[in-house]
Amino acid sequence: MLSDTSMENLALSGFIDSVSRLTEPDRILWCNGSEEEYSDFVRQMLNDKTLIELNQELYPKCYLHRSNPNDVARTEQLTFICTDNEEDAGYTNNWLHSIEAKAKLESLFKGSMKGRTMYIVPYIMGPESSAYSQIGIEITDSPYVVINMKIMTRIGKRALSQLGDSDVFVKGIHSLGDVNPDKRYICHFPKERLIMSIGSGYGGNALLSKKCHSLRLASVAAREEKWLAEHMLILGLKSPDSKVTYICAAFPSASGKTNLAMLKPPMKYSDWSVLTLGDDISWIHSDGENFRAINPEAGLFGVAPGTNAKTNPNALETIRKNTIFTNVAITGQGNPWWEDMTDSIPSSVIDWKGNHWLSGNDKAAHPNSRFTTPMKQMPSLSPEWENPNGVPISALLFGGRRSKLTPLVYESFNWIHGVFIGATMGAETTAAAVGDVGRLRRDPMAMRPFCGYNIGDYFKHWIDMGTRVKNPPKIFHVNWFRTDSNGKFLWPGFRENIRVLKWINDRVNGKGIAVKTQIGYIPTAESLDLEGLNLAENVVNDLLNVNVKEWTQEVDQIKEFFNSVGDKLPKELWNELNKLESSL
Ligand code: OXD
Ligand code: MN
Repeated sequence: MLSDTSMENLALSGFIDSVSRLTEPDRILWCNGSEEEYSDFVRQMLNDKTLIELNQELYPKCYLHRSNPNDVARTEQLTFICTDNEEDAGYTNNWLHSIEAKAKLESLFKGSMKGRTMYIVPYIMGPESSAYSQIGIEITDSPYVVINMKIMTRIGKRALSQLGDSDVFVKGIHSLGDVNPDKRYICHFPKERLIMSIGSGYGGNALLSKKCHSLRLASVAAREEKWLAEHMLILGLKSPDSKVTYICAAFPSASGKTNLAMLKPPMKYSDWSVLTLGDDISWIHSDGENFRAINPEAGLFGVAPGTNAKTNPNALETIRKNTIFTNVAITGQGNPWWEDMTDSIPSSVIDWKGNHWLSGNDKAAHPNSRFTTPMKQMPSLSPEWENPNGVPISALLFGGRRSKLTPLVYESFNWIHGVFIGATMGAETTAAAVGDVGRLRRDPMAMRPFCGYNIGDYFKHWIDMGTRVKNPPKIFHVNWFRTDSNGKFLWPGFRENIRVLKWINDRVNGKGIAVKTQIGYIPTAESLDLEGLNLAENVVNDLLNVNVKEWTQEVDQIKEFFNSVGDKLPKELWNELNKLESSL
């Protein structure tokens, strides 16, 4: 049944018709986004056991979903940018010719929804009625996707009314297929604003609004329209004088963006607060004076393991209601649980696969288990989070994930040098994507898996964006992940990261002492507030040190990376590398 609005929209009804002819569903259901509809989905999924009710007294309206064990993370090796020329996809993407990809995907989608219902999910990315927001239509045969989309985006009637009769919307086609890793494809067709994803129900592969729309396709549009679509959190840092400084920060997947975005300062800093606007994606536009960022999403799809009262008390509070947990363990009382969530191990734990768990065996919760929870129930929510004009950004942070080399924090010399720092970010891989964990790879701007076009062109676009704004944000690099020779973290991290934010805030406001080094401005030990941390002097030195030998090796590795990017690597970045090399 078509809704009135969509009947008038020929582009939309044409899209729906063509997908239903291809996939041959038994039924078609338009999602209106209401609470009743959500409850109906939940009831149906409880009945067919794709959802499990958690302890409703302690976790009202919270449910657990267990995914197919072969389908628990993003599959970068099966993710493609589909264009006519391979060069458009570039070094960091898998590429398929758009015509071949279309033919291949159409054969996989043929009849894939037989016996199933096809759900049509209209959604808005960005605050309703913001000039920066975008409409998408995701067609899916997965109820799990629908209920997650309801939390993660603004779905239903409001999206259709915002769309009106326009033909400008992102088209997403998703089917679980037979959840077969050999027939799993996540394909992006930027020219047609089209995403086709089959064979996976996992968040980043299946919630097409997230990585596929808001990063891969949006990054292509952003280049054409001169803005930035980034893998960045947005936070407001409120200082004791009530001034709020807005910061965007890019970290590789599963490296603490959610924790930083929701940071609850420790007692010593109770007169500071962090106000959350987003934990994963920023759309950044220039208003001429400043960059202004909005968060296109309306929910968090956070990594559960590692979330506890010490690392992220705000998240623990947020996920106490209306939350979908995926692949966590449950306790005998029916509470969600994961390693490190509590000081002691609860009794009778059932692991993420549904088996009785014995401590000492494999992990109880999958390392990439997740919670999907609405932004608006966060204790740290910023009152500006839905400002249609976004918030003005004073600092951009690039967060590498490196056990060696990069100091705790340093500031770039200028915009282009900042782009160089982002472009050369190194990261040890995590469980958010299938593959080895802990292997070092270049993850420029934390966008390696998400930039929808040639990374060389992307760097050039970043350089150009610096000239489009009167007050470009200052750029910093942070690294919470340095370890000593025994593999122990040197920096306490988590809530103590407020100390680093405070130094950044000082720098942005023309204060804060720093020394100029070969790699950028580094705080002096005195200018960072380290009081009460009891860090040994050699630890502080290690955290703030530039090791020339290690940096010289790094320069060689960056050269290799730049060569792999090829001709499109902007000469400005080669210049920065040469300057670094000679200063070392
Ligand atoms: C995510 C990711 O899920 O980056 O946010 O993988
Ligand atoms: Mn992410």
